[in-house]
Parts: sequence; structure tokens; C-alpha cells
Amino acid sequence: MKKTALITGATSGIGKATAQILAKNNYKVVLCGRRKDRLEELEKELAVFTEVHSLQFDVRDKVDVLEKISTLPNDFSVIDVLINNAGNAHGLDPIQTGDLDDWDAMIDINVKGLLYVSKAIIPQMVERQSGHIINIGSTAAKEVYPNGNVYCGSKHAVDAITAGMRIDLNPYGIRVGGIHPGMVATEFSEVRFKGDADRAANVYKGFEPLLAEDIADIIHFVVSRPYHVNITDLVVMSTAQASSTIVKKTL
Ligand code: NDP
Ligand code: 8X3
Repeated sequence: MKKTALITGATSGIGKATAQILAKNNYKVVLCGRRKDRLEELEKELAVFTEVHSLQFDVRDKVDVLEKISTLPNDFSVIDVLINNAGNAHGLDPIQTGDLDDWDAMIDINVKGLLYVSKAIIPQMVERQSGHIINIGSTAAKEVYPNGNVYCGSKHAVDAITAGMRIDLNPYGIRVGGIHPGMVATEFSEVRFKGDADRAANVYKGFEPLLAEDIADIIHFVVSRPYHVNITDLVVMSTAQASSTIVKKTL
């Protein structure tokens, strides 16, 4: 029987590439995001391969998150795999001049949003005593870089919450793991720099960054292991990157 994967942040980057690879590999997919046009477009694209359903919500809105997930049609309501991917960075400023709204956005989306979506889905996994949760952290979950302060804090929280979920859900046989990418060329930097495309493109200049498809491929590998195998924690960087601040530029 086909498994169903619910993917947050499926309208772009890592989430979209993950939806594409899972759809082509025998998963039913539930696509989540705020941008309706993109959800509709991807739903159409993937319907050729599998059953697809879209949910439009902002992960910051806990009432809407819980309501939308509770109204999934029967064919999609049993979630085998949850990919908590929605997230972003807002700004890259020293702590003394950081913007309060940027801080709110990062904590509310990356941390609280991940918790709200998890809260909506964990009970059914506990009841069935099966399921797989993958939280997308970052190298920023493992180290802190200059001006990364609150973004890194939000991703360190994701790392800790992932470990906590794994411990608490262990009695129920639920797999929980974190995947922590380094620099991936997506819309991430455009969001971080508030639409400044030149500044965003500059982040990935001079070296070969990871692509969203590279991470999606790894997510597919992780979810397709035999059920007794749980990959708990995976850090993935481009070969050019040795840490958040050390990147070999050759191009
Ligand atoms: P993108 O900006 O390309 O994608 C982000 C996705 O998150 C979009 O689909 C967006 O959808 C969704 N999203 C953002 N805010 C919200 C919200 N409030 N409610 C619902 N959905 C939301 O970035 P990436 O693909 O790169 O990022 C995906 C994850 O990977 C993030 O958690 C990011 O922190 C992490 N990551 C990224 C790295 C990188 O270098 N790119 C490296 C390490 C980790 P929509 O706007 O339609 O709501
Ligand atoms: C994103 C990684 O180093 O580009 O999580 O901020 S970085």
C-alpha cells in the first residue's frame, strides 16, 4: 500500500523537490504552504505520478494548522511521513541591531510552526504506533555564525526538539530524525535579504552549492530505509563547504 507524506514548505526549494521525488517513488503527497498558485501548479504537475492533496496554511496560525490538517480527506488522513521543512531566515544582522519582527518571524515559523504541525499529526502516529517525522534543521542547528544569532537559535531549538521528540515517541515505535543541510541554492537567501536578488545570488557565487534536489534525494533515502532503521541525525554540506564560515571559492 502507498504511504502518505505530508510536506510543509512544499511550494519552493527543498520541500518542493522532496514532494517531487516522493511523488515519483510511490508516495501519496500532501503539499503545504501559503502560496496557493504554487500549490495548485505543483499539484497539477505531480498528479501525473500519484495522488496529491494541497493544504494552504501559515504554520504560525495554530488554529488554522490544526483545523486544516484535521479536515484532510480520508484518502490522505493517515500520515505515514511528516517532513517538517517550512522555515526561513529573516535578516542577517548583529544582535544589537536585529529587527524584532525578524526575530518573531524566525521563532514563530521555524520553531513554533514546526511544533503546531507536529501537534496536529503526532496523536495519530501514537495511536497507530508507527510513523516517521523528519525535521529540517540546518548546519545553523549545529554551529553559530556571525550575525546568525536568532536564526541559529531557532535551528538549535529544532535540533533539541527533534531529540526530545525521538525520546518521547520511542515507546510508540515512531521514527524521528533531523536532516541538517549546509548552503542550498533555493529562495532561502532571497527571503533572508527581503527580495534583494543580487545579494541573495552572491551567497552562492564562486562555488558549487547544494541543490534542493540533493537534499530531497537524501530525504527519500532516509524515509525508504527498512522500518527498523532510523537515521537520527544527518549533516550535509556541499564539498566546497567545511563549516558555516569556511567555503572554498574556486569558480
Ligand atoms: P525556500 O525559501 O525555497 O522554501 C521555504 C518554504 O517554506 C516555502 O515553501 C515557503 O512556502 C515555506 N514557508 C515559509 N514560511 C512559511 C509559513 N509562515 N507558513 C507556511 N509555510 C512557510 O527555502 P528552503 O527550501 O531552502 O528552506 C526549507 C528549509 O530548509 C527551511 O527550514 C530552511 O531553514 C532549511 N534550510 C535551508 C538551507 C539553505 O541554504 N537553503 C540550509 C539549511 C536549512 P510559502 O512561502 O508558500 O508559505
Ligand atoms: C541555512 C544555512 O548557513 O546559509 O540554514 O544560513 S546558512
